[in-house]
Amino acid sequence: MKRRNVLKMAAAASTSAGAGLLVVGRGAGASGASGAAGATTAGAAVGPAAAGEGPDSGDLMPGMKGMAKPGDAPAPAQLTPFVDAMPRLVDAVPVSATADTDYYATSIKSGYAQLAPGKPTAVIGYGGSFIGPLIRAQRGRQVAITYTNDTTAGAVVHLHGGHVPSPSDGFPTDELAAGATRTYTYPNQQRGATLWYHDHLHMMESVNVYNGMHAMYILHDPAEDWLNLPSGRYDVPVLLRDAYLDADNALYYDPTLDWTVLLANGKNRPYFPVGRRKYRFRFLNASNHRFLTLSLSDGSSLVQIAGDGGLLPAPAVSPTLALSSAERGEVIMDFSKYPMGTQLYLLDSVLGQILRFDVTETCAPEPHPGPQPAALSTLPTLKQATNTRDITLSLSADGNYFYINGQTFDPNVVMASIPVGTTEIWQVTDVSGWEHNFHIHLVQFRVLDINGAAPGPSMQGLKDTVPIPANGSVRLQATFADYPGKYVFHCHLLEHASYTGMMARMDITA
Ligand SMILES: [Cu+2]
Repeated sequence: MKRRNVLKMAAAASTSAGAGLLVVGRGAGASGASGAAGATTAGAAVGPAAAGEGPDSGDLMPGMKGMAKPGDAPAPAQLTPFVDAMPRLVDAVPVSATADTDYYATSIKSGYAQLAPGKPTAVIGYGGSFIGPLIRAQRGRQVAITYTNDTTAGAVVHLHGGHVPSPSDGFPTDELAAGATRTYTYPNQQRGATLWYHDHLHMMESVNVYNGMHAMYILHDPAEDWLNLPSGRYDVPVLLRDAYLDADNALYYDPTLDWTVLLANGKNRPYFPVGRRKYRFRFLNASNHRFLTLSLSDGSSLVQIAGDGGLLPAPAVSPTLALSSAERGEVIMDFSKYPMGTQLYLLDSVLGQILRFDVTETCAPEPHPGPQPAALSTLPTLKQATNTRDITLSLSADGNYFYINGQTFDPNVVMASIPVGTTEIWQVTDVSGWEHNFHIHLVQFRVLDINGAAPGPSMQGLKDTVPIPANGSVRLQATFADYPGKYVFHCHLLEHASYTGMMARMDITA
């Protein structure tokens, strides 16, 4: 397979964007230039690596060779799995509330997190945490979050999957400058869903998310209540992501390396005690570019009830749950069939055992022992599309850029201008030969077909991110309602978005 050097421009990007953006903390090569905000030790940028050298991170990023000279990368941490319990995400507490709005405040700052036993890891995140506070929103009630940027670099906050006015959407150049304060307002006038928020700073989102600028956002919808789904402590959001930790547990950023540390809610391959009853797990793949294919070690099927944009029309029962970067999948797991003391593993097809469920907790008898209803929700009726748009994903001749319609991202160039309220069908076609995924801001769309075939049950709901097969094509339909202004659509493999220009601006016009 031909080696391409798609990431060579990573070095150029971080240099031209200014020192202090690709922040450097402790570790070899630390310059100290970025001050207190530093977390990541950056890989040295050098010329192309020789073909075949170093671990291959699979068919996903084969072009991304040559950031660190083989041998330059620090030795990885040697971590023992299943030492720590998986923590529950910490709920954000509103600072105030009015009749229609809950107000939150947090700061973006550096801190330390215990990702694994041993040394704490320097991170930069919301509230100084590796995973920011969990927002629990109610459909119909606004959330307003005021961020203070207490780092030395810029930031942008984006609510992924949110139907949000443009000024609060986090356009990549709509920067929250170092030291500045800004309020993002989320109307929450959309179906209940598991959303998340993360950094979206122009050309820097990959490093910033890697350092810890990610968190979950659950939009509760009373329309779900009749289903009697597991709730409270039996409704468990799980942020999954990979990382490369050095021997001192420092986060080391070099996407040409194979990131084999898998963190669940910020702990290396943890265990999670459960009782003999049903649980709802809301899995988010917050990895920069890793595709996850989840399954259970005893071969049981996963019962998926919801995807990116909320409940599916009907449960999708499958041995595997595939999540590309940024996708969410909610499953119901019934542990009542296992004897006390059972250990059950959540597996990834590449990383193996990533999370262990220990059936050790005593709990009240299962209140809803029956099967899930065969019908979970009714999707909004598809409107008549009045425009079709072709989106082509390609690789530049020099192998350094992934293009969208022949262009790299320019925040001043409008690729799509869409009158507000318009319904469009987009045909997204890869001709680069690499697998990507595709995310559109503002909307939840429907996947019409994948390589001409109807999507499977797990793709039947509303989506905001969809994998695009290598040399394949996906048709999707969206209605661009309510909010005029500037937005983006992009590949959500964050290195592709940040470094290879795989993003484009769309303007919704009044
Ligand atoms: Cu991509």
